[in-house]
Amino acid sequence: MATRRQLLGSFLAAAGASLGHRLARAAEPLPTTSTTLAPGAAVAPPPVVTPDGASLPFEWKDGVKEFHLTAEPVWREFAPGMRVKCWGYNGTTPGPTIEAVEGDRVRILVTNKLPERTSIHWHGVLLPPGMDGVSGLTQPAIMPGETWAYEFTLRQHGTQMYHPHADEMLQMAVGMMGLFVIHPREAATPPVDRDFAIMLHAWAIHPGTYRPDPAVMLDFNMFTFNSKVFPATAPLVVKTGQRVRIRFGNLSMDEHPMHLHGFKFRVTGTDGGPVPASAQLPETTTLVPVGATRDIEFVADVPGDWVLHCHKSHHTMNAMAHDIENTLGADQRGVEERIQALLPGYMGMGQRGMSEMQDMAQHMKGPKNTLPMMAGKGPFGNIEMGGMFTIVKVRDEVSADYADPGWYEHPEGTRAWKVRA
Ligand SMILES: [Cu+2]
Repeated sequence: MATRRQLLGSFLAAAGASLGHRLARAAEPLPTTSTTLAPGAAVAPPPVVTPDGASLPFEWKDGVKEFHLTAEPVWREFAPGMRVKCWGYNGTTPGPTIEAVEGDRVRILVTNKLPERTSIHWHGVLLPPGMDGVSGLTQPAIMPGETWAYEFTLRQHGTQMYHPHADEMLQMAVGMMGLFVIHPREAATPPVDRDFAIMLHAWAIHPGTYRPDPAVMLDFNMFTFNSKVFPATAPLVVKTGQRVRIRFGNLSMDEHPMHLHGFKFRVTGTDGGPVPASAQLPETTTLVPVGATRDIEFVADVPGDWVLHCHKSHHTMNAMAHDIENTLGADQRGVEERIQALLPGYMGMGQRGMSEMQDMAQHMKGPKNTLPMMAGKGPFGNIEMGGMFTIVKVRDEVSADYADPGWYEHPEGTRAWKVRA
């Protein structure tokens, strides 16, 4: 005789099957592990590219997309010369991007390999309250060694996020976060050709140390795209004429005005979903608030190397001392050398630009595991940038794997020129 549990189970399975049938007629399970989204989507969207990261693989199990996240300590190289002891998921911070399709039923298994409790909250995802992942409120915390399952049907599309809701001040400060992209069931109009996902973050990693300081509230010194700083941030490679989407997520404690050179874009989505066409302002900078996502779209119709960066200038610098005297405007002739006798490496500001510091850093011994403020080399010299900075490389010809094409070669007569020395 069937037990009550078995009956309930088969009732739920039947209910799930009919619901699934209505929502996802095309959603036939795939036989093998795959990240292919096509079975759930009317038209396969281009896969999301997480620069310096990856999407989370899943397995079809009885019509459910099953994912597995492991919360654990991870090492992350922010840029050569600086490795950081973070916490993240599946060996990386941010955690892998979860990709699914509106109407999918997803099951996400979460294993805790941290030394303390955690939980996972699906930020912006519409779901039953018992799946919301707020420890103490909707579930007990996930204790070290435990695995918990979250299962729900996706009834929206857009760019969402995931992060702990347990000891969250600490756990987010050390890198526990990721993006959760839900593709629309019907193809977006117009469809995009390239779809990038970037998690923004701010860290306090004191010079000479390896661990982010979770006690810092305001004075952060490292600012990252997917936990990388320029010049180690991957370029976004695009073919001329392609329609490009860039999804930004922000779980740091500061807002970030993201600015793109060379194009005007429209904000086409937020964590609340698609923005109606009538409300999409043309912009070149959009603020990504704390705890929010923004999708921007543009047509990359002009080849070149185009900068994408946070417009808070301290956010495009790497580790720096903030408690320095302001000598701007003072005549520092003869003074610098005398201060250097006391403070090796001291440089006056506003006299020679700061890229000299970049050159100096190459032969100056700074604190261990600490990057110079800016370190990027371009085809014409130092780029004087770090932090939240990367380059959108638009080319008429790109390789099949969108490999970095190198620096843009400007056609004759299209580049600024020196009039007199
Ligand atoms: Cu910023």
